[in-house]
Order: sequence, then C-alpha cells, then structure tokens
Amino acid sequence: MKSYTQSTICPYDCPTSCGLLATTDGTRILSIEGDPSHPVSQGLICGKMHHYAEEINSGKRILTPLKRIGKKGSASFTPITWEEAVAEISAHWKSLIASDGPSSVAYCYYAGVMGIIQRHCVQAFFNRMGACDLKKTLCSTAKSEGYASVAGTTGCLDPRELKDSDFYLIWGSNVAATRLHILKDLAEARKKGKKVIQIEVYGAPMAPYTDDTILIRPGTDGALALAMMHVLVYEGLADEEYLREYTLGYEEFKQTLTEYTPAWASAITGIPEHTIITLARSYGQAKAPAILLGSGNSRYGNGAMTVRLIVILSLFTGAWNRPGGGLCGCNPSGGSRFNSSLVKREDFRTRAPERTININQLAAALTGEDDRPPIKSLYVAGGNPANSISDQKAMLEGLSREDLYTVVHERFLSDTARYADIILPATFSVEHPDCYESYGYCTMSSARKIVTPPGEAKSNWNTITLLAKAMGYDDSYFQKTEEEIYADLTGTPAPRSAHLTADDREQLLNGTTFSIPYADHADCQTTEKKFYIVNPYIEHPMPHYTECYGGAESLHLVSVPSRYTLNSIHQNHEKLANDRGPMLLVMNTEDANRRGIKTGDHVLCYNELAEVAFIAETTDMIVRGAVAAIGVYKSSQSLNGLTCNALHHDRLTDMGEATTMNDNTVEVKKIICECPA
Ligand SMILES: Nc1nc2c(c(=O)[nH]1)N[C@H]1C(S)=C(S)[C@@H](COP(=O)(O)OP(=O)(O)OC[C@H]3O[C@@H](n4cnc5c(=O)[nH]c(N)nc54)[C@H](O)[C@@H]3O)O[C@H]1N2
Ligand SMILES: Nc1nc2c(c(=O)[nH]1)N[C@H]1C(S)=C(S)[C@@H](COP(=O)(O)OP(=O)(O)OC[C@H]3O[C@@H](n4cnc5c(=O)[nH]c(N)nc54)[C@H](O)[C@@H]3O)O[C@H]1N2
Ligand SMILES: [Mo]
Repeated sequence: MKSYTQSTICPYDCPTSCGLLATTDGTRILSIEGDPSHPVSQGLICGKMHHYAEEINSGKRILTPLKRIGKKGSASFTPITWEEAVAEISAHWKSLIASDGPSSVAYCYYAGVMGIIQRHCVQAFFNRMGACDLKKTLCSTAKSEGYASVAGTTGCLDPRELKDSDFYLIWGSNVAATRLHILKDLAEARKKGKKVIQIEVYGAPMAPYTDDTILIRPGTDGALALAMMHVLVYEGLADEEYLREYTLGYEEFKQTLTEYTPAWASAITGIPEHTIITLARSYGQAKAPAILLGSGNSRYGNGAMTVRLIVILSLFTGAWNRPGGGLCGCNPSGGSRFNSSLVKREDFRTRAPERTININQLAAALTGEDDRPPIKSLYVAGGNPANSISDQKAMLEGLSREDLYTVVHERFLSDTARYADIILPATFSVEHPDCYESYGYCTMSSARKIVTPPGEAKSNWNTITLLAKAMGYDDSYFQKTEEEIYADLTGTPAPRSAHLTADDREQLLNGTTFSIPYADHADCQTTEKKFYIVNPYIEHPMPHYTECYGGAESLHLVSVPSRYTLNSIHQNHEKLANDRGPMLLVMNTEDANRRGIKTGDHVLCYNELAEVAFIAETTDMIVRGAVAAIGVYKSSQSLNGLTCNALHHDRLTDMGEATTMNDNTVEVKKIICECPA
C-alpha cells in the first residue's frame, strides 16, 4: 500500500501538545515529524519526539498480557490471553470486594498519556467500582492553587503573546528542556535588545539563552518577590492607580511591605542586596514585563504561597493591562475546552469514597504506615509510581508485598510493571483516538487512530470497558466504542469552546487543532472582578513570607527535568538513554570542594530516608547549598536500585496538596566505586 501522512498530537505531559505528522503505510508508522500547520509548534518538535516512530516500533514493547511466575519484582512472567487475564483480574476483584469492600482496591494513573479519553477513563471504572479515590497532585496543583488564589480563573498570557513583552523574567523554568517553543521568542527578543533574566537554583541549562542569571536559595523566591515589591513601592515604580482599581487589599498589603527590605530578603535568598534593587528597578521600569513562571518553585512546603507572591508581583506595574505584560506559565485559557466529566464520570460514585489516597502518599497506602490498613489491590495505567513518586524505598517495599494484587497496563516493562501480578499491553497515541487541551497555550486538538495496535495491545478505553463487562457493570458508558466516546467529546461544548460552530466540531472530529481566543487579562475572573492581593476566602488572607521545610544550613536537593526524557518516558530508547548518560548530581563547586568531590566522582547522596549513588558534576551555575538530580531514572541504572525519589519525603504543599519533591535536605560524600561510570 502507498504511504500517506496523517496529523496527530504529542500525547505527553508538556505545555505545548505539539502537532505531529505521521507517515504510515496503513499498517505501520514509518516516520514522525513536526506538523508545520500546527498553530503553536509549527513543525518544531523536541529531540525526544524525533524518535517517536522508533519507540512505537520498538522490539521492547509488551505485546501480550503477562502473568507473574516468579517472586514479586523479579520480572518473570508468562504470556496469557486477554480472556484469561480479564477473567482472573475480575474474579480477584470480586472476591476482594466481597471480603474487604471496594476500598481495598486502589488505582493510580498520572501523566503517561495526556489525552482526555485514555487518561481519565480509568477513573470512571474505579468510580463505578467504589474503589479508593486518587488525589492527582503529583505535578503542579500548588502552582495552580497559588495562581487561582490571586487571579481566580482569569487566563494568564499565552506564550504567543510574549512577542510584545519588553522584559523577561524566567522564574524557575528550564525552558530549553520543557518549553522549547518559547526559546525562539526569547532569542528574537534579545536580538531586539530586550533583556532576559533568569532566577534559578540551577542556572546552567538556561544561562546560554539569558542575559543574566540570578541564583537563589531553594524555596525562598517568595522573599525575593516581596523585596521587589518593597522597592517598587518605595521608588514610586508601583502602578498604584492600577492596583487600587484592579486589586483587593493593596493598601493593607502595602503596610506590610515595610519590613520586607532588600537586606531582609538578601539574608534569606542569598542574593546580594544591590542585585535585588537593580532587578526590581529594571522590572519596574519596563512597560510590559513578563514573568515566565515554571513549576519548580511550587514544589515546596511553601510552594503555593511562593506562587501567590510572584503572581501579585506581576500585577504591581500594571503590566497585565498592556500587550505582552503580566504572567505566563500558569493557566492561559482560564477554563476547559473539553467537557472531561463525560469521561471521568464522577457521577458513577453513588456515595463519597471511603478512602482517598493522595498520589504523593501512595507508598504509605501500600505499606500501611498511615492509620489505615494497607490496600490489597493496585491498578496502574499511564503512570510509573516506582520511579515517579516520593519515598521510593517504601513504594518498592509496598509493591513487593506478596499479598498486594497489582495489575499494570503498560507499553514497556517499567519498574512498576516489574512488580505486577498481571501486565496488560498498552497502546501508543497513534493506535487510539483522543482529545488534547494543551495546558500552556490556548489550543485544543483531537487525533484519530492511525494504525491498528501491534500484537494484542489495547488502549486504556478498550481495556477498562472489557474489565467493566467482566465485572458486570452494564452502564451504557462502558458499552461505547472508542470512536463513540471520541465523537461525544469532540461534539460537546465546554466553557472555553462554546463558540465553535457545527463545522468546527466536524473538523475537530477529523483531527484538527484550534486556537481559541487569548484570555482578556484585564477582565478579572473572580467574584469581585478584582485580583486578590488579600484573599478573604482562604486560610491566610494576607500574603506573607513562609518558610519551606528544608533548613537553610543544609544541602537542599532539587529534582529537575532532563532534556532527553520526559519524566520516566523515553528511557527505553537506547540513543536517548545513552545520550542522557548516568544519574548525575550537580553540585556547586565550592560545596563539592569542601567535601573533596570533583566532576566525575562517585558520590553518595543521603538523608534519613535513603542513600542513593550518583556521578558528581560540579559547576558555579548552581546556588551554594543546593544539589540537583537530573531526570528520572530506572532502578536498574542505579547502584543500589534507588533513584532520587528515594530521598523525597511524602510531605505536601501549603495549598493544593501537591508534591514537595524539591524540598528535601541531604548530605553528600565521595565514595570509591569499582563499577564502571
Ligand atoms: N524534556 C523534558 N520536558 C518536560 C519534562 C521532562 O521531564 N523533560 N517534564 C514535563 C512536565 S511533567 C512538567 S510538569 C513540565 C515542567 O516544566 P516547567 O514548569 O517549565 O518547569 P521545570 O523546567 O521543571 O522547572 C524546574 C526548574 O525550577 C528550578 N527550581 C527548583 N526549585 C526552585 C526554586 O526554589 N526557585 C527557583 N527560582 N527555581 C527553582 C529547577 O532548577 C528547574 O530548572 O515540563 C514538562 N516537560
Ligand atoms: N525525581 C523526579 N520525580 C518526578 C519528576 C521529576 O522531574 N523528577 N516529575 C514529576 C512530574 S512533574 C510528573 S507530571 C510525574 C509523572 O509521573 P508518572 O505519570 O507516574 O510518570 P511517567 O514517567 O509520565 O510514566 C508514565 C507511564 O505511562 C505509560 N504510558 C504512556 N502512554 C500510555 C497509555 O496510553 N496507556 C497506558 N496504560 N500507559 C501509558 C508510559 O509507558 C510510562 O511508563 O513525575 C513526577 N516525579
Ligand atoms: Mo508534571
């Protein structure tokens, strides 16, 4: 058959949801390239997705259901049929429900697949069962709640609006790895003489793309924001007219700023006083400054407060009322473009869940360390808790329980799948239809199935509907085909897509990406139609400086993304894995010298939770007192089977109950290791 191309969307957890062009002969995907017609990515895709076709066609894929025949975690399995797998799983669950009730069963999915159907259908199944619910706060809910506590549902800047900004503060985001499409806007801005400054704990990756790097101690950005506001007010650079008209509580808040001097903030952040003053002046003198806020500084015990303070700072010059001015990196669309409750089906729960597990504390739910008995069965699809969630040692201990019945729906033998009783083979995005709303831009997309799944792989939808039938759930939802739920979702308006015409909807059904209008940043979407500097509806109405968990005197471990992998995804691609290399721990040169450590040394990073071995890399481009673990690795790539998540406590953020994976203190020592680097 002649080959042809079809458009599709990157299914992974990145702010863009890039457009892809798949070339196929109707049976196999021959190649994947960027789609030049996509309104955001315009043909530019990351180095990871250039290899997508190779991953889809990888010989390492799981292609049949597998049943465990060895010890838990030993990864010895034997192939079984789908009929056998489904019969066994449903029999096990029915018996558990009869003896222990449905809340003995838990599910876990997170960001493996971002399409609304395949991602969230898993939830509908477990809602119907009455199983434990899952608080899905592994990524950036502290950031979104911090933002919403000031701006409600007002949309922030879509990155395409940044061309009009005249000053850029990259605040804790490795744009080169995680927001590639913004990089070219920054380069163009710099060509025009506009300044780009980054505020970072670990500045090395973005230093080549910025005019200046301000290194800051982890978890202290709130103090910097407050001191900048102090300078803006005392030097007459705050737009008080705007603040009085568009915000609530400015006058009261202004009184509190007296104490937040640059000297005060310097002692907390480690940034020299004069640097804080100069930064505040450059920011305050710009007409349309934009803050591009990453998620890194929200993953602390004080994460939501930090975000709140930075969002308030972004209002201080009145920039939100000028093209390109304001804040980028939070919620640009201000609402849903797809009606995801059609898929999630919260209404399937006839009563409140008996137990809700915060995903960050899944390890405790498996080991029974909290005040509840350990759960008895775990279903994982589109997530890799053995690698991606905090307190890894306890997680692996929990997954090793012989009496925990674990089912993992996966494309590869992930570290989590190694511990399964049953593995079910999963699809890639080109093998199922789905709808995507990008979280970094004002776009919505859909993508049809392009090829038939290889072997016996089944999509999440086709798997949960099979399981539902075996469980006797006869709701019409579970009778739908994948194409039917796809038609429902593309055909149903949501708040931010109500304007689409019937023709538009038809195009959406056929796999088109739409740009929806940018938010009106002057039209504040809160009850009072004003931004909350003081927010009367939350526990601490007056914003103020709060400390994170880590102590100022110890080494603070931050976990940062790698450009070669996306969380734990792409590790099965040999070239990407080789290019990334071994587990690296980046240290400040002086901190390393004091411990007799130099680049290339084997080091042990440890705290009260675990010990993890890394290769050290030293640089002056990480703030003193911080170390950075780059990327998520497989246990097999570590000397003792543990990775940086073993050093992360399962404590939660101040709002949003999110991960605090950047908020852990560690010590580091050199070790002599016979093994190859
Ligand atoms: N290549 C690649 N792309 C990815 C991912 C990946 O793993 N690899 N992950 C995807 C996912 S799931 C997400 S959520 C997004 C995240 O993408 P972004 O939200 O853009 O954030 P990151 O680049 O993760 O930001 C982390 C940065 O914050 C810095 N940081 C940590 N603590 C602090 C602090 O206290 N203050 C300051 N100022 N900076 C701090 C870290 O050094 C790091 O550079 O990226 C997505 N894109
Ligand atoms: N140390 C450290 N830990 C981190 C991070 C970090 O930067 N450093 N990042 C954090 C962040 S921001 C996030 S969002 C989380 C992500 O955490 P997770 O979502 O748990 O992890 P992923 O690595 O995205 O794993 C997703 C798995 O889903 C599988 N998958 C993909 N598509 C499908 C599908 O269609 N169906 C099924 N059944 N499976 C599929 C993939 O093969 C992969 O193994 O990790 C967090 N943990
Ligand atoms: Mo994430």
